[in-house]
Amino acid sequence: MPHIKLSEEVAEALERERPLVGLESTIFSHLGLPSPANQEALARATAAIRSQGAVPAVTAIIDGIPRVGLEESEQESILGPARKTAERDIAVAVAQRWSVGATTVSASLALCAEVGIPVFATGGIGGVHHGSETTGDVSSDLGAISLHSVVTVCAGAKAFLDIPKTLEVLETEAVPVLGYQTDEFPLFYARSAGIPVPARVESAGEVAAILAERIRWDQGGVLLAVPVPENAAIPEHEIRSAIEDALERSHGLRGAEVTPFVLEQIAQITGGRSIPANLALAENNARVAAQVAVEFSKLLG
Ligand code: PSU
Ligand code: MN
Repeated sequence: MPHIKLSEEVAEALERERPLVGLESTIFSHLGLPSPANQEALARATAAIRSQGAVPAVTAIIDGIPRVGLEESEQESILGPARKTAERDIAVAVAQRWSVGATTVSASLALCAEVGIPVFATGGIGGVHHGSETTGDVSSDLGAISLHSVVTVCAGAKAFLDIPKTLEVLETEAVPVLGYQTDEFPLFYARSAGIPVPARVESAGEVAAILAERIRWDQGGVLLAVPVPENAAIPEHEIRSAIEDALERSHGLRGAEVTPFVLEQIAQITGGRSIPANLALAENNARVAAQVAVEFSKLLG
């Protein structure tokens, strides 16, 4: 794979067919979480993956080179300022030699699929924004989840999106959406939002079997939604009103400015509780993803 640089550990794990879990880098950069929470999130997510016997593979673009797996000494480079890199940006980032491109879900899935990593963990996926009828703002994450044969483990979509519309687009894109031990699609910071999930699964083994079936049919990816752990969750009514207020304050902002601003406002309104919730769910998703990767490698073995 000459166009992608693998870390030593990831190269060896791929060679030996050990379970691997991909991670994006946008959430760990200043675009996703404030410092030092971003560093803690990365440390906890990678430790959770290792605790299940799997190998973490952080994706990024560094000095114009697509990377899957970063050496310990390189991890710091994604924690600072970075350019947001979606799937369509990979080619631009390489040709223009961007110094640090922080991969979003879509770019990360493209890299995982290219090297053969079947499971990927994130916090929340991108989706359909409120007002998309006029702005057309629908994340390329949805198309990437549909296209690449990888399981994406998330705690829902970015909290301030139009969740019912996001689920409609996933249906249109023929993506199986699975609730992990839940009947509802979780609301990122809250465990439920009263929106039924199309299918419920109870175990990592079931998810692995569904991925195997998708691959057999050459049908692309799977979305697994895992509710935020109970002890870090924010009650639904509270987070809904925080999101409403934050969106109100963001009027006039467009495009890339919106997410960091709204997340910062949500943190303020919740008295900082949205940050530990975000860390807990990222860690939990990484752990469940690793369990799926372990089960999937048993199916292959
Ligand atoms: N969810 C969050 N914060 C984020 C993201 C998701 O709570 O920063 C990032 C992820 O990397 C996701 C990306 O893939 O935002 C989607 O961006 P867009 O909506 O511009 O496609
Ligand atoms: Mn967008």
